[in-house]
Amino acid sequence: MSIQNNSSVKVIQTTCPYCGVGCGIDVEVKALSLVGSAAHPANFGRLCVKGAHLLETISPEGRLLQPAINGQTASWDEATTLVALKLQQTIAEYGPDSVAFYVSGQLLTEDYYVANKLMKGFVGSANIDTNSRLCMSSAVAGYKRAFGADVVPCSYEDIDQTELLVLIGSNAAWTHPVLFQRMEQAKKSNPAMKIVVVDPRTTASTAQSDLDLHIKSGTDTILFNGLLNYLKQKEAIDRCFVLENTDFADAAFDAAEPYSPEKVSELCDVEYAKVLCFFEWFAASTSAISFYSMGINQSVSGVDNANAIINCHLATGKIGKPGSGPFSITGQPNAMGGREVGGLANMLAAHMEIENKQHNALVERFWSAENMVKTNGLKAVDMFEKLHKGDIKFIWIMATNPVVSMPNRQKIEEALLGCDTVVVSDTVSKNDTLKFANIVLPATGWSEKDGTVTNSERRISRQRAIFSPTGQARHDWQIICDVAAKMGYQKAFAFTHVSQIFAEHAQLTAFENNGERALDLSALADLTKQQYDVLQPIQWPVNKANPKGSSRMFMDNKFFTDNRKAKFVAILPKPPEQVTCKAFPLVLNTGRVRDQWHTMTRTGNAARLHQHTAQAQLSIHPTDAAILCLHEGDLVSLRAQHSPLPVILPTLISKNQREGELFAPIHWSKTWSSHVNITSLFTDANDKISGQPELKHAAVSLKKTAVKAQGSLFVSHEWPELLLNKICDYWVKIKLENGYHYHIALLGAFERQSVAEAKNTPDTSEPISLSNWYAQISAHIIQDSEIQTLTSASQLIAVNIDQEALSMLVVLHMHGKNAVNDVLEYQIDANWLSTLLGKDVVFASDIRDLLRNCPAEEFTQGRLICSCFSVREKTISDAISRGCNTVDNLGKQLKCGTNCGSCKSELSSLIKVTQMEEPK
Ligand SMILES: Nc1nc2c(c(=O)[nH]1)N[C@H]1C(S)=C(S)[C@@H](COP(=O)(O)OP(=O)(O)OC[C@H]3O[C@@H](n4cnc5c(=O)[nH]c(N)nc54)[C@H](O)[C@@H]3O)O[C@H]1N2
Ligand SMILES: Nc1nc2c(c(=O)[nH]1)N[C@H]1C(S)=C(S)[C@@H](COP(=O)(O)OP(=O)(O)OC[C@H]3O[C@@H](n4cnc5c(=O)[nH]c(N)nc54)[C@H](O)[C@@H]3O)O[C@H]1N2
Ligand code: SF4
Ligand SMILES: [Mo]
Repeated sequence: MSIQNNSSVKVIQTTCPYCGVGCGIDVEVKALSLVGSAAHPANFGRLCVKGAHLLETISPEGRLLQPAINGQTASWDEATTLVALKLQQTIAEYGPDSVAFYVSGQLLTEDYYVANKLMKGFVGSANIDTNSRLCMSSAVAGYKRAFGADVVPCSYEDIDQTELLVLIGSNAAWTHPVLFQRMEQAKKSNPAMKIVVVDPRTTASTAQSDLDLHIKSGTDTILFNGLLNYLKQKEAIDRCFVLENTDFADAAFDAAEPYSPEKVSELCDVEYAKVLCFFEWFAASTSAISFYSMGINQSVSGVDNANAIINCHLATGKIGKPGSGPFSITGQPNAMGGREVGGLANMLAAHMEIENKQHNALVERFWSAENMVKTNGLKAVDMFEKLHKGDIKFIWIMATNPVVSMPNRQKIEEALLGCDTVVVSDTVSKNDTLKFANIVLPATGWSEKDGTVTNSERRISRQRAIFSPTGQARHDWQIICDVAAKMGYQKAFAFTHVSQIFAEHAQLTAFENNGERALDLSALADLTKQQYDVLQPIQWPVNKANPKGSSRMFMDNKFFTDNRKAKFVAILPKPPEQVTCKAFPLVLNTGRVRDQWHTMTRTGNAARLHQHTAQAQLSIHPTDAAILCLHEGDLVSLRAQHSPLPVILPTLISKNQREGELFAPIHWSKTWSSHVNITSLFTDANDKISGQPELKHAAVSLKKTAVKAQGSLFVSHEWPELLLNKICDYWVKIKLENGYHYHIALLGAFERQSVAEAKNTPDTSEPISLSNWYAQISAHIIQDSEIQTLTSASQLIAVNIDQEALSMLVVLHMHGKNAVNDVLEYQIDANWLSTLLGKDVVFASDIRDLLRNCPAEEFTQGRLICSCFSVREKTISDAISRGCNTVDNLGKQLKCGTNCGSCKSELSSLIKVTQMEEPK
């Protein structure tokens, strides 16, 4: 890792590569430390725990360093020549629609721009789609139906000014933490402000709320039709606004009419009084923001969900005014930039339409396109369907890990296995998708890349390089331009600096625009390299009328439709597609945890980010757990009708769930565990308009997993998956400061059978003994010195102390009828012992000393809540019991929550819970 050659610069201002809040970051180059940029309008100096620990995720370890062809390292010239050749051959033989790009909202705008230009202008196909299809496509389609363009009306500053903030299907406390803190601050400044949360679960985001609507999963259209109907009945409509600035209001009111508050209460399964309260608040407020995310978008009704919400804003004129508007919050750092350059299969560049003749001709001229595409391409699910059928014979995957994140994993795997050419550009050497690649291309990652991203409020910010590229990694835009040049398109891809790409993109947004297209960067179209380098965060449109950018849209009540009026959409609620039945009776909901990002290729590198949630757990309501005779921590197997392989993970019994609904995090993959790729349980079901998959509502069965023996393996080096699969049926990996912790298990016959099918090895189902199992494991342990073991019939402990440092620890337990209650006398706190890995344990001349030695005080204090200052749950609840009962006071006393603030919502929850539990 070497510092970029501009090391005379002391502080490099860049942007966080995680969520769509788009926080500015100042990196102090010499000290190699970072802080939030005080001047950045997205965060004003704040960072959440992921942003604050970014530098810990940067390491040459695990990076992809060189191109490779069929597993053999290759030069860049060989690799890009082969990619170009394969593209040309496939197009020549089967036509342009036989090739596809599957890209990502984590690419920078400039990377995205050239990928899209190559596909749509030169390959002549629109088969370029992106993981934003899984993320924002319903929100995009909702805006387009209502406003005629993909325009987010609001700014973050509207949050400071609103009277009513409705969070719908968003767990912003964990997923957009800096913005959530801004919401908390807004409420503090204006205690009259109300926060309503609409989510089937109780989440960290409900900590500050005034009202929680734990609706039945998939019933949002009913709730918002009910609100629209209520507004009409109570004459809370802004008649002037509706009459002058909108169309089709009556059709929407008619469709909403059946949804009385009583009906909503019944169908959404929420108390009548709560429904009424929400409706009254919305009707009475003069401003309101509906802040929505994946609970709304990832549904077969995703677009209808969005329009049901937008209808209520149009009906009350709560749009284009301070503190008002429908505000879809983007997930990825550059989902917006991708939308701007047209990185989806049904969009052209600069917010134009492929199948609009005028737009198409305009872009064709601007690009001097040699093979301009004329029709829309395949959306992600359909793209992989065609790949599966063999109609697509070449795919180039960039900056996304679809084997883990797309629904229906088995089909995605089969599709990639059967595809002639799979090219993968990634930053890491190992993820579940790379296993299927014929050609692997190493890309530069955050801290090496240079370019722009656009955040949720249309604000363009620069990402700047801090380090030189690792190994031979190259920028994504360079790789794409090289391939384009080798296909014969040198002229159109002759970019030598990223600023030239940005300028071309900006010029296209301005080209023959005449105020008809919202996305207009004309004031940035002539940026020089120097100006680009010092570009400050700015919100589009940036044009003659708004040279300093635009914070709020639609202030003139003019929209981007034919007659400049916004459109109501009549909503007819429909149920989810993955419906439960007798065999698959439970609803599975999925989402994020606080400290992990997606498939963990980056956050997984920081041991500290494993402490809040060390492994995936399945949340289940206590009533369901009781019916199924489950205890906390029991391993359970989840199955779906289409998916023969079980997902296996431990339970977390919690009243935060509705009965009949389960929740599991999305982050773990086959790189991190043997059985925890949750998205494999979802089918291809997707929204008919947006194509966004239904990723919040699968139908599953649940069974307690028969476990013969279970244990923990603490080792200083990572063990290859092949080896782990040899020594156990089930494993999960957790990164520690000085090594790895593996939870391992041997499963009962039924599970083993399905595992064996997958592994193609026979299930011997022999009764096991711990010493046999240990013998198998220890055969793979490098014996630095003598290993000491303690055994009983039901427990085995083995420790290796090498040169006074703990280098290995194995703890195995017997389960089931073979187990006897003869657990060794030691109270083993495996989490504490794991922190000793690689450390001096001179006090322990023998294994007994080590086990007898008490865990450090902190480990008796429960779950880690504040990652920045390592403050644990019990310490906090003790302080609350002693009267320290505000988040601010906890911060003063224990420091928790005073750095990044990501844990503040959990502190509020702990205050609520501890006070409830205390005798009055
Ligand atoms: N820590 C962290 N932060 C992230 C990410 C990450 O991986 N980790 N990823 C980023 C990305 S790309 C994205 S897209 C965002 C996602 O941000 P969010 O959308 O906030 O996150 P999720 O946890 O996916 O889902 C939000 C909520 O939707 C609820 N939900 C499920 N079904 C329904 C329903 O039918 N109706 C309603 N109203 N709610 C429902 C879930 O219970 C869940 O609490 O997060 C971004 N930020
Ligand atoms: N069940 C279920 N499934 C879901 C979701 C859900 O809520 N539930 N959420 C969906 C959503 S909203 C999203 S956004 C997706 C996310 O899913 P993915 O996009 O598949 O997840 P990531 O782990 O972010 O994958 C990014 C990959 O790009 C690599 N990478 C990082 N930076 C760069 C770069 O600059 N260049 C290149 N070439 N590679 C890079 C990383 O190493 C990683 O392998 O998951 C979706 N899947
Ligand atoms: S809220 Fe956190 S993850 Fe999102 S951009 Fe800011 S620092 Fe990064
Ligand atoms: Mo996302």
